[in-house]
Amino acid sequence: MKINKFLDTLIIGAGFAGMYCLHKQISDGFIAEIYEQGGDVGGTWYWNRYPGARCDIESMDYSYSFSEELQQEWNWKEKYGTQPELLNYAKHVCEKFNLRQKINFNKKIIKAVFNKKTEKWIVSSDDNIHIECKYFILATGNLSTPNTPNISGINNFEGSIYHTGAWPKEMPKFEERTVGVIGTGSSGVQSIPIISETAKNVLVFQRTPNFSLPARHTKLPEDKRDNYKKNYTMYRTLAKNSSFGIAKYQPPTQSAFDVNEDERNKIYQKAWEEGGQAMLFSFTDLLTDKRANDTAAEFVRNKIRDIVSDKDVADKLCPFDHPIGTKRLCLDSNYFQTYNKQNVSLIDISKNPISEITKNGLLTNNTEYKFDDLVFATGFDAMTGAVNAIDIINDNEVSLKSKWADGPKTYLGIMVSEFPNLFMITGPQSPGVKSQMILSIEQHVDFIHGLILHNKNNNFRQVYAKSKNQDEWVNHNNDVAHSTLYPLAHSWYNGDNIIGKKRNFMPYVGGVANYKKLCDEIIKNDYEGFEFT
Ligand code: N01
Repeated sequence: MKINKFLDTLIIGAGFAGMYCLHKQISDGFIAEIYEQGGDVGGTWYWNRYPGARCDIESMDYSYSFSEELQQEWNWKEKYGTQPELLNYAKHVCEKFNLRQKINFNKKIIKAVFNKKTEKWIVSSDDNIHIECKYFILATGNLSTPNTPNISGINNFEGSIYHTGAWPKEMPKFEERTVGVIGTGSSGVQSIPIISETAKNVLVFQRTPNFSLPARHTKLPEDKRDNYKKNYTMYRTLAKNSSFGIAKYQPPTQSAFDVNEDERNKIYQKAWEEGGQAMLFSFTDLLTDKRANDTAAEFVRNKIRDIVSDKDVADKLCPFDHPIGTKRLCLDSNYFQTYNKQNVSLIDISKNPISEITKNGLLTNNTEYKFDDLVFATGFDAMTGAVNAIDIINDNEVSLKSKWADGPKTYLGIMVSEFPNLFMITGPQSPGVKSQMILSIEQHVDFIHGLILHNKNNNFRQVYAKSKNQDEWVNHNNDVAHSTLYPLAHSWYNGDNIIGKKRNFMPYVGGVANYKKLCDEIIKNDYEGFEFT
């Protein structure tokens, strides 16, 4: 095989993880490059261009902290960053740190094999470029492999089909058109109100209702932004010491039953008015005690009943199948209000699932629905999808995919035993998706970079996770998850949304502060659990 390029480090993905990782690597003199299947930087924010796409974490938090100059010079305009604003931010970072010339765009990596003799990875793209590298880093994202359900007849549909997670660059026009939307997770909840502003009619096909809280989105007032900037050190420190990685969400101190019902509802009401995820941080036991959780869930269901004028529709929109917060909470701008509009219909497909897509719409068990365009807001093969899409083979000719057949197993969500010099940024069993992502990304990249420097400075050739420590970490991850209500939900956290995927609770829910403390201890103990050869 002809090798086209020799690198110290190959990183897949030019989202926030890949870019920061590349910056660290080249700053320390490594010959490093990114391979990215998209046409520009941005990752999630490159692909998710659907109407209404914006972050569910406030911009002043959801941003890099590694460069004081960057965090002072960038002026967020909105409380929650819109997709275009986040994409511009990613491009700004790319230019500021001179990353672009080290990024290979429109390149899809499909295979990586560890060569026993050279102790290097040979990484191959779908257009037959082969790159040899010592360190191979997956910055492939957790929600980057769109899931389009395999419904028969899909090719017969005569209108346009869109997926929220792979939205076209040019915004489709829905004027005078009836649009069918399948899916009511975060992507559906954000896009349905905006699509309904221009479409003639919107038919929403809902299999399971979701909890959604008001985002209370606004323009970001300049004085608030300036105050945050002045005190960034304090806010970033508070964030690092919290469970979710957001300064204002500090651990609650009282149980839902330490107060009476009136008081409890006042606290929920305050959080509802504040917007965002505040409600989940009201009491210590909302995610561990079903009775406590029920009090918050019922509060939100009552809000839905108040907002939606048609009682039948309101009932269909009220979730009962999972404790609130055990699926990623949606944040919305007028989602439930949208069902009061004449041009929006909710179709409950929980009992009559979609049986076929036809040329003019779709069929459920008992009815035909007609529409001009179809939007899949059906989510992602989360956390493992993008990793398993690459055929990664170790020196014993074992594939990572086969190792993960019963679910992912990692040490800290960073390395997999028997796969030397292969790293994941915010991989399964890390707090990544259960935190402010960029904070976790920075912490992971710093940790991985430390491992690589340790390997290099000591003239080691390989670093890998020890199986014993990996097993212990996987068990710990499960123990923590099962001490909460999370496993009760049918969710992408558990892999439930992908047919045939083995059920495993994948994120680490012990909190970012605890996780970082653990990682720091591991470093202090000479990278305990890692083997260097
Ligand atoms: O995907 P989802 P998403 N027939 O998996 C339905 C992040 N995100 O793209 O619940 C009918 O949550 C499915 O129904 P059910 C965020 O972390 C963040 O919305 O399986 N319906 C569900 O309603 C989020 O959690 C932001 O019964 C089918 C929906 O499709 C994650 O991405 C914005 C179906 C999928 O919901 C994923 O969100 C957007 C079928 N065959 C996303 N298959 C922000 O930052 C699936 N569904 C704000």
